[in-house]
Amino acid sequence: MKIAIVCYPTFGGSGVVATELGLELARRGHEIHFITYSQPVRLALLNPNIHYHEVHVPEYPLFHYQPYELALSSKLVDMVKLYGIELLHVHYAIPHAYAGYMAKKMLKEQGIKIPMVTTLHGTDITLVGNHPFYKPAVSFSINHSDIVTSVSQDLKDDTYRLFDIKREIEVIPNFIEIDKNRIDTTSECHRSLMATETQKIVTHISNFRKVKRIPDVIKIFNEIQKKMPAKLMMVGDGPEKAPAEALCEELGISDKVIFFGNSHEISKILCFSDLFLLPSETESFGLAALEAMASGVPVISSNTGGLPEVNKEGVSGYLGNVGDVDYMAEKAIEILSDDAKLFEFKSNALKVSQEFDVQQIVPMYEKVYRKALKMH
Ligand code: GMT
Repeated sequence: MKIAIVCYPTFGGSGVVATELGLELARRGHEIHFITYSQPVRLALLNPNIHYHEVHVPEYPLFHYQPYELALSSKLVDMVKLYGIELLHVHYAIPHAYAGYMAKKMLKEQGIKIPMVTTLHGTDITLVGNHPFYKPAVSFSINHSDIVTSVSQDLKDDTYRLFDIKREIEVIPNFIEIDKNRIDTTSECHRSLMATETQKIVTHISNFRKVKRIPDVIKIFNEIQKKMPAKLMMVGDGPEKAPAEALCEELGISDKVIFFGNSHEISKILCFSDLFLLPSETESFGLAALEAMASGVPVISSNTGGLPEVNKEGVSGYLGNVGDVDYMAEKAIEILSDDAKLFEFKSNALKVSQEFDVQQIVPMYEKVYRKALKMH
């Protein structure tokens, strides 16, 4: 199949999922066209089945806001015609599903019928898309997609609850390439560079937005380090990073916390991590938690959104109520202070992550594509 993938090319989970999906589809012989405003961060390898088309938005001083949706829909029309693309797969409703719909309409006028699959990722539904300014456009785009998928059952339920949706939504969970994620622990995992033999390594990875509850991450770690030698790895960047550094100073733990910024070496950081913290306010899925689990790292998370579908209570980690720092700290200390228990949770985390193996999940998308093509 010749498939156009539209996504955000940044470090966010939706862009990562879309890119990894495109890479796997290309390995399976499909011709993939990424259409976005810059090269997706995880798209390092270009090969004959992978194309990247940049959406350029010319700056025009008259426009207070430059019209990205217009540029994107025009680019979609041009690329579909030039490469004979058969299907659009848009990730994130705003503005991608909206622009995709416009492209479909323009192509139809020219006698070309093309189906559109929309994948909902979370913030497009629960945070941004739910804003009254966007709600009508988001409902419209979802209702006018040929097939809609959501990354968890919880996000599907939220979408029906928050929007006036008159159609079926299929759940296709996010996935992980287990082997790629695992680092050879003997040669490539440089734990000694980060901590001493006795220190436990706790990690958090995110885009440092309010929704991630970064102060809770620091407070949980603060309790851990009172009970045992420990280090905290904070990976990622965003508006909550500077306040987080200030909080570490205030608590007197700055020497135990490393702020990495955005990293392309997530698996190298996860390979020496003992525990992953994700106490988010809401999380449609929690791809970062799954990436940690696939590296054999147990997860302490909140029990919100789709997280219980990924992190299994008492098996791959523990889940507490949003903001319940004491419970999450207690469970973190329980796992970290008993080596046998930590070993068990680490191997359980890896086992649970295998349920989300790329080889099981990507065929679900292929099935959806075949169904969408049959509709036209
Ligand atoms: O919250 C983020 O980290 C970014 C956000 C995004 O829109 O890319 O992630 C959302 O999509 C990811 C991939 O499907 C999910 O794993 C995240 O849970 C989801 N974030 C939220 O729901 C807050």
